[in-house]
Amino acid sequence: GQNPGGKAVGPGGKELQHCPGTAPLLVGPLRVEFSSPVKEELIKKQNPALQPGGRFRPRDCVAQQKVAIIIPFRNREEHLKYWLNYLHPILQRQQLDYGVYVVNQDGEGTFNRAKLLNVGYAEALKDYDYDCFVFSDVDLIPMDDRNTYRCFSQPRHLSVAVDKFGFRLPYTRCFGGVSSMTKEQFLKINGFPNNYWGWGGEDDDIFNRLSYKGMSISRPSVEIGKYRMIRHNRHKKNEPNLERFTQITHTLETMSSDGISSLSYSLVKKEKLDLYTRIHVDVGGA
Ligand code: UDH
Repeated sequence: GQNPGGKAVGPGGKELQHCPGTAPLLVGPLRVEFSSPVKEELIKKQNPALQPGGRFRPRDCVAQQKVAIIIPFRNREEHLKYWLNYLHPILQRQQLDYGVYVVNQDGEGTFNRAKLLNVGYAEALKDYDYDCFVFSDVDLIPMDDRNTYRCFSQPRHLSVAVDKFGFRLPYTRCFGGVSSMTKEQFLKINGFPNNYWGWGGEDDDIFNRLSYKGMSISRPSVEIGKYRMIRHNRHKKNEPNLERFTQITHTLETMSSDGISSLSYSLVKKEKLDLYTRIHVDVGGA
């Protein structure tokens, strides 16, 4: 808990120390498979330390970072259950002070991943003084808990070795899947573009933004950065964005006006569920 004087105190009133740089609870490589669906009740039972809204902070030490994990979402409940089942135990072993935000695009319009991530950033900051943001697709599960869901001195790409791509980086400038940025890094690039409707391109635009602002990408090793992707077909209303090839050639001109500074949306509902905070949003449509 936090006492009025500001110093964090643990059970018994002892002053808490910062958590160590490397969490002592990590186990390394993990078995990840998607053969049997998981029940939400069981996930709750297995994660009794979670607070409403899918929040957690270590009991015995003060976490080094306050991390909001943002998931763009529509109509993938089965994937989400696998994600929660695998990630909550990992994130707790990593001794993070974290909250999980699932940003649901309401309505039937074309999907807009990057705008949903902007919404998640803005809405998470209304809840807590997060200093780090992890952006994760719902279908990506890390295979090693040493791949810490935190921020680094440079923006980080975490999903470097996904099974679907033969456990290797598909291309050097790849920044899709799972990434992390401090609040400062995110604001430096004016957040993410709001006008990539449909599949693809937004991650390359984000990479462009980072490189135009002189940042580089940090990554875990291929060994630690292994992921499994839950198999699925392309969803309707997320067809490839045919304008993406043209759009990503204009990042330099568009990034200062299009981003977190120009974000507009209507919040439909924000629910603090047991395992995560669910944000329902109308992002408009192209
Ligand atoms: N997402 C949803 N619902 C959707 C579309 C996207 O939740 O209808 C989210 C979800 O977090 C997903 C992410 O946006 O992980 C990225 O979208 P995606 O999974 O469609 O993109 P990905 O590159 O797959 O993972 C593209 C389709 C692959 C078809 C392969 C057929 N063999």
